[in-house]
Amino acid sequence: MSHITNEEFMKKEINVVVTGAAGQIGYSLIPRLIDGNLFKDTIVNLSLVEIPQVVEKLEGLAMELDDSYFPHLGSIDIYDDFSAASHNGNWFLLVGSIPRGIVYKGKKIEERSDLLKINGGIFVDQGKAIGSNGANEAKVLVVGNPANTNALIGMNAANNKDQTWMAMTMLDSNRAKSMLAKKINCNVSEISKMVIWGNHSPTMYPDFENALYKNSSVKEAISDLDWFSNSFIPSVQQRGKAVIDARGASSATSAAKAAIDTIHACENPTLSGDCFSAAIMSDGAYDVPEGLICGFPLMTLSSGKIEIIRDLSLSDGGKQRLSQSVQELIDEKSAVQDLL
Ligand code: NAX
Repeated sequence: MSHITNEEFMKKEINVVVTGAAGQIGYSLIPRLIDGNLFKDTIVNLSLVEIPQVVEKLEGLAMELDDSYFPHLGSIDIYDDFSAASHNGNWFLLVGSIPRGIVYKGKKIEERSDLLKINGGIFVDQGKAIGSNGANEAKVLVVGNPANTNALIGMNAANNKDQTWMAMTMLDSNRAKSMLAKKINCNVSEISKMVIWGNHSPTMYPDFENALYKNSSVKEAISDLDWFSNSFIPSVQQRGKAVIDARGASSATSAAKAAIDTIHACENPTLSGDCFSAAIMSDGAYDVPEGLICGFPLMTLSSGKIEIIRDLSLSDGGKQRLSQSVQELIDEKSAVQDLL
């Protein structure tokens, strides 16, 4: 490792708040926030948040971070109270949520509607705290599922137009790139412009129509429409389940890498002709109704502003898939209307 002088790495400071910090994604994510590759020449102050029953475990994680020799690590603060953790946060990584299948307040959570309501309630409080206490131009990435609707609830409660709320679809985009690269037999870095439209759920549309291989059409490079419809799309949509079946646990290191990739994409201008994937508030682009957090093609301008790329076109089949996913977002929004 090259020697870093104080003068070089003390130039900037950033406050990153992570919920679900003792979970499996957190364990893979948090070291990557402070390794100096993501936030270059920057001291990273961590606020790690957990529920009271688990918060003590974070002492162990903090010990490991201290023991890992990270010159970019600033302070580590541990909280079981999100509001206290939220002050002056520049980035909020909302990973924590109650998973399906666990017993919560005496009831086994099996229905998606119950999951929406329970997690939705958590995101009302977190949103309010971020809106009042977070830094003015804070960015928020919701990872905890159901990510789009959690982000919608949080953003609504935050009511702060200077902050940017997103739900993570980068993992889906990275999965799609990997499948396309394997099919073409190229390196993943040669696939670009990989858009995930809609909801982070099995209705998402991984868009092979606009994806590029070495800056020309993936669709032409593969030219097998059956493969796209019958293999590629369902495999991306169901990849989370496939990982659970194989690993006996849900995606963790790939989800953590996707969160890092999303932050990187937001912190650096997007290369011309490329885009990145995340779900963001719709303003009516691509006929998606306003007021939904929907997966779109995004770009980061040199000013740091994140914008929807508006000039992509979709086939009728693509539009139909997007509209099915949007309908699911509308239904989820109706299910949590009382929280909005
Ligand atoms: P784990 O169950 O390992 O960890 C979640 C942690 O969150 C637990 O330690 C729990 O105590 C904590 N937590 C729950 N409620 C909290 C609250 N109100 N405040 C602070 N902490 C809280 O799950 P993990 O595998 O880390 O996954 C976390 C979330 O990511 C899940 O909701 C999961 O569904 C979601 N995922 C989202 C992905 C995406 O692409 N958007 C992909 C991966 C992952 O499935």
